[in-house]
Amino acid sequence: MSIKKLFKFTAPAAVLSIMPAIAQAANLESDDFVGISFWLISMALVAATAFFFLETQRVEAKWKTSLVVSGLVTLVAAVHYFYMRDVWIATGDTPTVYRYIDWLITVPLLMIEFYLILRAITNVSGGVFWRLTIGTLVMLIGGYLGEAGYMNVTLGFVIGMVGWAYILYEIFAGEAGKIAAEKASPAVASAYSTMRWIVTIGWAIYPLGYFFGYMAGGADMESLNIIYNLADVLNKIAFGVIIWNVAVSQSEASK
Ligand SMILES: *C/C=C(C)/C=C/C=C(C)/C=C/C1=C(C)CCCC1(C)C
Repeated sequence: MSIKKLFKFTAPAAVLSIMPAIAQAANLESDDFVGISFWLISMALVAATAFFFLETQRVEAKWKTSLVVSGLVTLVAAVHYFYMRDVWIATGDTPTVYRYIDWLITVPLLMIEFYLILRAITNVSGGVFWRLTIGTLVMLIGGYLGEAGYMNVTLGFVIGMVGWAYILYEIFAGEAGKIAAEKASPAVASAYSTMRWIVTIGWAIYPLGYFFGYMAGGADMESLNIIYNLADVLNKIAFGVIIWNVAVSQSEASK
């Protein structure tokens, strides 16, 4: 499918999906900083989506999918942010279920990015893709069962940590890490390495939030939500910008 056609199908859906949220958003209080952070980040995610989709026009064919996936991550997150903001404004509750649904879609897409940038430079086995997907599912299902009260909080945390450790192993020392070390050009290797550190340090914010929020006596929900929101700026928007940067520079280098 051409990019133009993709736009034709996704743009109306994106607009329709945010309409109900726009209609209900009138009662954001001027001192509700968590609500304001939800609002700001929703807007940043919308802008990032438009940017990543439009920039697909500018890069070589083999980089287009990576940019489309970055745009899908920010699009899916933007829509969830509208709903999360409404839950927060209406009830002051933490919108856990929306967060996890968002993560369940966007985290596998972020993992696919590792596979795609390696695929743009060399042959990569499907095993990389599957191992990253399995690690993601274990991490998120463990976390959800613990956070939503279906499982002991500590056990859910431990299962989640095992999934994350498995992802880190794959991108540092597993097949993906080896391919990046042996085959990538300097620009791709440097993007890969930054992405990998985001998955290590940027992602660590979520288990820390879980730990302080549910295990170490319980943090207040305002801080927890602001922290998760800022983490998403780094892990979704900045992550996409790194991919955009390598895609543009590599496309220009090969002209
Ligand atoms: C855009 C959203 C992202 C990148 C979300 C990432 C979420 C995590 C890395 C969550 C990790 C967790 C653990 C490592 C332990 C258990 C609890 C979780 C699910 C918060």
